[in-house]
Amino acid sequence: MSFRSPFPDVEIPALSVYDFLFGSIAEADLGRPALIEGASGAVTDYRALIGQIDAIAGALAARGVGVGDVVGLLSPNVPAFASVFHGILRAGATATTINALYTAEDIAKQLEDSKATFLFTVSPLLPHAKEAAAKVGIADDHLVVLDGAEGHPSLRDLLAENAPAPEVSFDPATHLAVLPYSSGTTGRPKGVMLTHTNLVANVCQINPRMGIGADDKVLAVLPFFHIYGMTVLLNAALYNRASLVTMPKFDLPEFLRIVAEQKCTYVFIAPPVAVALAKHPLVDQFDLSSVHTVFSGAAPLDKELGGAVSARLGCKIRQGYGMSEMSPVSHAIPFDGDDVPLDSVGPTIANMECKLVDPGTLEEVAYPTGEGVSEPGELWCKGPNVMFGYLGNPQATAETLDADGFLHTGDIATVDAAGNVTIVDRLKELIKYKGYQVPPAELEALLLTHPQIADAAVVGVLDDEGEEVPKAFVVRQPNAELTEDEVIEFVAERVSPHKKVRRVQFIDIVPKSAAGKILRKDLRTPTA
Ligand code: 4UV
Repeated sequence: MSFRSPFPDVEIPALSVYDFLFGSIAEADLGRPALIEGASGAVTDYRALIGQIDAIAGALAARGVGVGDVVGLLSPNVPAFASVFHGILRAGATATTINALYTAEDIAKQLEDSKATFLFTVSPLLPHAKEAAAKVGIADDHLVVLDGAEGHPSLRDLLAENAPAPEVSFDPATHLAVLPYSSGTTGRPKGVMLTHTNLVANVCQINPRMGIGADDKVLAVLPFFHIYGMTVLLNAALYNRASLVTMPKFDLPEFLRIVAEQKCTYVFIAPPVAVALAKHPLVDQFDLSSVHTVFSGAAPLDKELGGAVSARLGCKIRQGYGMSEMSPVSHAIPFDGDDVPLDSVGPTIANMECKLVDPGTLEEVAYPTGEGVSEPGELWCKGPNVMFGYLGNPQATAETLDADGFLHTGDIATVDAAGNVTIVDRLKELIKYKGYQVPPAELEALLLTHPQIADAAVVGVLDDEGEEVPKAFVVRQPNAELTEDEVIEFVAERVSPHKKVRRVQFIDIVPKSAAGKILRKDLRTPTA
């Protein structure tokens, strides 16, 4: 048994991402604004965007970069991100998008693991990018600084070459378009192999229910480097010829100013932004009446909080669920789903099949028919958007993707008789801080390098606001006088800001199974 999407299957064309998005663009759409830089209001229309994509693909091809090569992209949301991202794919290369908050060491790890030979960045991130590039042997002429920097090619230089876009041929069903990094259900970040068809499929699957139209001005504050921003903004919004209004980072006054000034209509967020929208007094000082929908994903949205946002802004509020390994969306409350409970993540999207499996018995739970809600079980999903596997890691792939093609999400969910799925818990070790992934294994390894720490375990706990934060349980070496603040500082000095440990508790022993696996459930308590 399993349950399928309540929606009819949609056709998924066997096209590259570029051909799917721009191959048959109407002449009339070429002059529409594709990207609007929020801070300056500068507009890039579809004609200019496509021209830039082609020129970047041409410049890469002229440097011998194409099918089989991996190109790193380390940048916050600036309009040129779209040109570079799609330029890399257009050249036949694979883009590995890197979290702009990463330390030089994190960047180097991703470049090394993905075997990237070329890197794009922006000048504020150049010190980190340069250090990482040097570690993996990427030379200065292969490190493009979009806004320009002495000794590096700039975006302007590449565009000025006016090199024709190459003729590339590959099978979209097997050729890797992107390699985002995700820790999945366990361990350190791994390269998630997503094909062109995976990305095309996810846009086709969500499109009929998302309600993004050509007249929408979509606020693009969610990072393009994360799979949520990549698929929903860079791909789905551009597919619909909407305008993306870019913001490089979240800042409430600037966010409100841009939404009001640009008259944004569709705002994609992660739950922490909902807190600000529901509660901050500043919100009342701006005219946000242009917004018809706020859509939240990447972490659980509190039902009351979502309701408060909807009431305050006078707009629809929607929630979706996804995972990098599913390109990412598998569930979303549709634009016309006013009756779908907001604490659910909505029905399964088209072309997908799911199971809820009891993690103890590996038996599927019984699905309700007339009314009621199922027992909880681990959510397993299958569909054309599910990844090819983890790069160079067949063992992790086999642990996550089963022989029948179901991806084991590591999330615990229930389903109601109407097919709406509710995420109720997390089985996997992953922590989400403000929607960003924090892999505990990485923090535990770091903590163990401290001479006064004998053992450590890191889990997610809820703070007073109901937001998940990383908490370290630390076993001190005998006679060590280490304090909680010292532990917090030790980690903070070595990791990017979202991975900081924000709570510390000293314990005598880390609970472990006979096989030595940390028993995280025994450490999670209802409050921080
Ligand atoms: O791999 P990842 O960082 O991926 C994401 C993707 C989220 C998206 C993307 C597009 C959407 O339209 C959308 O609605 C959501 O976050 O992390 C995957 C894990 O994040 C948790 C869950 O544990 C996933 O396995 N997660 C994501 N969305 C939700 C969530 C949610 N709505 N409720 C609870 N947990």
